Amino acid sequence: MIRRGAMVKMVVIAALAALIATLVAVLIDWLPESASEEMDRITFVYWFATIICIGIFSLVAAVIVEAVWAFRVKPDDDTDGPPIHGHTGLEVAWTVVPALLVIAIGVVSAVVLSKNADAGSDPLRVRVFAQQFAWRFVYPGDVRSDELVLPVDRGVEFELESADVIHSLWIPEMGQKQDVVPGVTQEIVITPTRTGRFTLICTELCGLGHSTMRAPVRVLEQAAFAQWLEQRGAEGEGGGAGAGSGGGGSGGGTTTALGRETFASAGCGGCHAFEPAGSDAQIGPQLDDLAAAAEEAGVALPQFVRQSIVDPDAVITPDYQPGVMPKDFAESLSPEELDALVAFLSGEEGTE
Ligand code: HEC
Ligand SMILES: [Cu+2]
Repeated sequence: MIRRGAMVKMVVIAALAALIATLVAVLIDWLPESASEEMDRITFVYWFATIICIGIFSLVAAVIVEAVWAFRVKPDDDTDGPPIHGHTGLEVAWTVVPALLVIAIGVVSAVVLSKNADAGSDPLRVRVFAQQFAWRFVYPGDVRSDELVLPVDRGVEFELESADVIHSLWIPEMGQKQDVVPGVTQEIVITPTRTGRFTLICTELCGLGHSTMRAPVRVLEQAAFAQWLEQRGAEGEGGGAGAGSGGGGSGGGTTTALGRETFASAGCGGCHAFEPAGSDAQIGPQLDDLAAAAEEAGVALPQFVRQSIVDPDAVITPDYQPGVMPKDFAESLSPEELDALVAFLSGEEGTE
C-alpha cells in the first residue's frame, strides 16, 4: 500500500528525529553523578524509559511529517476528502505494543523500588528529625549530630520523623527522596558508593525558612566513620556534663559552645540575624539588640529571651507576625540546650 518513496522518506525523518532526541538526552547532564547504589538503579530506570520514548517519538514524528506533507490539501480543493475505513492490523499494533512497553517500564520500576527498599543484612540505623528549618541526626548509642556522616558501601536505614509540618529528605547524588510526615515514622534506605561531601535538601515547601533547610553530608571510609562515631559519642557525653556544671560558673566555655550549636541545629539561624552565630537571615527580627527589647518589655534579659523562645506569641516584636516562629522549642530542646541558648543570646558567657 505505502509507496516505496514515502517509506524511504519516513525512515530518514525517523533517523533524524532519533538523532536529535538522543543528542538532547546525552549531551545535557540531566542527572548528578551517582553516589549511591539506589541512584544507580534510578538512573537505569530513567535511561530505560528514555530509550523507549526516543523510539516512539521518532516513529510518531516520521508518520506525522510525512502525512502532513503527502496528504496536504491541493489549492481549490473544497471536498471533504475520501471516506477511509480504519486499519485493523495497525490499530491492534498501536494498542498492544504501547501496552507491552508500559508494562515493561512498570515491571522494571517495581523491581528497582523493591531493591531500593532493601538495606542488606547489616544496615546502619540513623534517626532523622526534621523541624522548621533544621535537620538533626541520631546514631546508635544516642550519638547526635547536625551533620549527616555516613560510611561508604554500607546500607543505611533512615527513620524519619517531623516535629511540625511535612518536610522531604533528598540528597540529589543519592537519588532517594522521602516525605517526612508529622505523626508517622517514614523509612528510606541509602547505600553510599563513594566518599565525599554532599548536601541534604528539604524538597517540601515547609515555611518561610524552607530554602535554608539544608544539612551537610559527608561520606567516609568505614574505618574513618567508626572513628568519627566513637569520638562524637565521647564528645556528646562531655558536652552534657559541661552544660550541667555551667550553672556553677566553671563550664562557661562549654555552655557557649552548646548555645552556639543549638542556635544552629534548632534552625534559629534560618530566620534570625545574630552576629555571634554569624547568621544574617531576615525572616525574624535580628537578635543583636535583645537588651533593648527586654527593657521595653520591662523584663530581665534572660527571662525575656527564655519567654521569647518557649512562648513566641506572648510578646510579638513590632512589625512582625505571630505564628511564624515555631512554638515547640520547649519540647524539642533539652533543658540544657535551652539554658545554653538563653545564655548565648543574653551574651552572658561572652563577658565571663
Ligand atoms: C520560622 C522562623 C523562625 C525561627 C526558626 C525562629 N524564630 Fe525567633 N522569631 C521569629 C519571628 C517572626 C519573631 C517575631 C515575632 C514574635 O515575636 O514572635 C521571632 C522572635 C524571636 C525573639 C524575640 C525578639 C525580639 O526582638 O523581641 C527571640 C529572642 C527569638 N525569636 C529567638 C529565637 C531562637 C533562639 C530560635 C531558635 C531556637 C528562633 N527564634 C527560631 C521567627 C523565627
Ligand atoms: Cu522543610
